[in-house]
Amino acid sequence: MAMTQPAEDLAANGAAIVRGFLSPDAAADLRRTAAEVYALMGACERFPDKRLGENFRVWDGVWLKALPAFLRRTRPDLADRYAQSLRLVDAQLKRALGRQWRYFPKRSYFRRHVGMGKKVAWHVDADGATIFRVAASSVNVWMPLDPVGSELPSLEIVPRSHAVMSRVAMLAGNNRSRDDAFVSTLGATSTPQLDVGDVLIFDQFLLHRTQNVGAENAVRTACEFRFVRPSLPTLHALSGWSRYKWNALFSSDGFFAARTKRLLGPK
Ligand SMILES: O=C(O)CCC(=O)C(=O)O
Ligand SMILES: [Fe+2]
Repeated sequence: MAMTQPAEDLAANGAAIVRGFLSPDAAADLRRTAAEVYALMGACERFPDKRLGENFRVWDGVWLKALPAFLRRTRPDLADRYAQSLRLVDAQLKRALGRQWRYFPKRSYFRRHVGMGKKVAWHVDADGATIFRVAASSVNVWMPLDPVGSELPSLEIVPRSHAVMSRVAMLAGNNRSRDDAFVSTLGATSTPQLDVGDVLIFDQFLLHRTQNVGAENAVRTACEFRFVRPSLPTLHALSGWSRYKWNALFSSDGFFAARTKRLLGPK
């Protein structure tokens, strides 16, 4: 059974904080694993997967879709530990929001900020990561691997902005960020303080940016685990489609009935 509070917060505010989403031990394991992944990838000269290498070089991101295969080849022990952490995250997310949510590795990453050089401006993930094309409902299970909100940057969010933003036209150009003037029309912002093990789960239409704090040499690593939920219209369409096919084949005036009639009936 799902916990009701996170789902309610997510629907009402576009965001939910779940404290202790991972236990201190489990969170520490994931933190260590991520640190080893960064060390391994930092020392790697040629990546077998092009996109894994590109994301890493361009923005210090680790593309989680390609990570398991890369680890399997280079560090099977780390592959096992990463898989174990992921199983826990998946189980906890299903506990928090329900069993219909599916992990979506194609749009999931580790992200490491050094200083504020690569801080991310106001945006919704539906624009930046173009998730709206692949799923009607998508959330980011954002898990910092360092305590954030005072010395290290958390995310600054605009609670409830998801309602408006889901009806605003998406951005398609190179710049997918929104300016301060636009954001200020949508209400006050808030910045969750999170410990290691806590998560901020937020809707793909919620406005957010990197909190504007942090010393120049400060390092903050976070996980962006994205989960999607098959949309009701899609399931509905699918069931409509399968009923149509079923009828076309098996009903009394369908394909097989007509064939049987042809075979058995009078010439
Ligand atoms: O890590 C950050 O500061 C920004 C992350 C972000 O925009 C996201 O996870 O969707
Ligand atoms: Fe984002």
